[in-house]
Amino acid sequence: MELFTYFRSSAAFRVRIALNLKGLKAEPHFIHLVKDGGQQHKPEYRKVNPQGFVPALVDQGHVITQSIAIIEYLEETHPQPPLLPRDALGRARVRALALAIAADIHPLQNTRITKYLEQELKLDEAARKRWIVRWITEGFTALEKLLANDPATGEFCHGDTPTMADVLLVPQMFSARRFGAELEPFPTLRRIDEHCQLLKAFQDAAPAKQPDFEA
Ligand SMILES: N[C@@H](CCC(=O)N[C@@H](CS)C(=O)NCC(=O)O)C(=O)O
Repeated sequence: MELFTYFRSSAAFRVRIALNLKGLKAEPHFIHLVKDGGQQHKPEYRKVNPQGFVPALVDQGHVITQSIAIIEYLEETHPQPPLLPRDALGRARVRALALAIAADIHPLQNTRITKYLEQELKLDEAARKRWIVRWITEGFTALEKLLANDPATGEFCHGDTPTMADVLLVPQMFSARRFGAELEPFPTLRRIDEHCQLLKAFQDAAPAKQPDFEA
């Protein structure tokens, strides 16, 4: 397998965690989202992913885009250890938690969005940061309630083994810290994030551990 990735991309971070949890390796291809005006916009990369996003996974010559689709693909092709619960209700809960991040929080902080805020709407850095933190905080407020008030939450988001929900949560916590969001009001999110950080699969997927890392 091959993975188009960027150390700071939280969507690529998700896939790196999922690969590690399943003990899989993918040869990395680094796409710098800032250098050269963003290598994701280059025609060579648009041939891989016309959306111009990382991650993209290549398996047996087929390109798979969208981190959730990639993780579900890995789950179906390499079921052990499972990242989705066995029962339908559990799977629905884990997918809902994951999508609360992937669909409702993360897209608003994406590079193309913040570039538009800067270049078209002329928002300065402080205003752009306010925008990002605003949506992370709103999303995390709901996520904290969903997790804190449900007995299905265990050491991880769902029970006592990592699932796709944790795979999504940890990179979003990383981004939240990077953008300076206040995390004190989210004790359950912090507790689960800390618990995930004990696992090598999560540690090794971290931006600072990637060969393309830049301080
Ligand atoms: N929904 C996509 C989102 C992917 C995505 O937003 N990737 C970001 C990095 S985290 C990206 O490549 N951004 C490039 C840009 O905005 O120009 C997924 O989950 O894979």
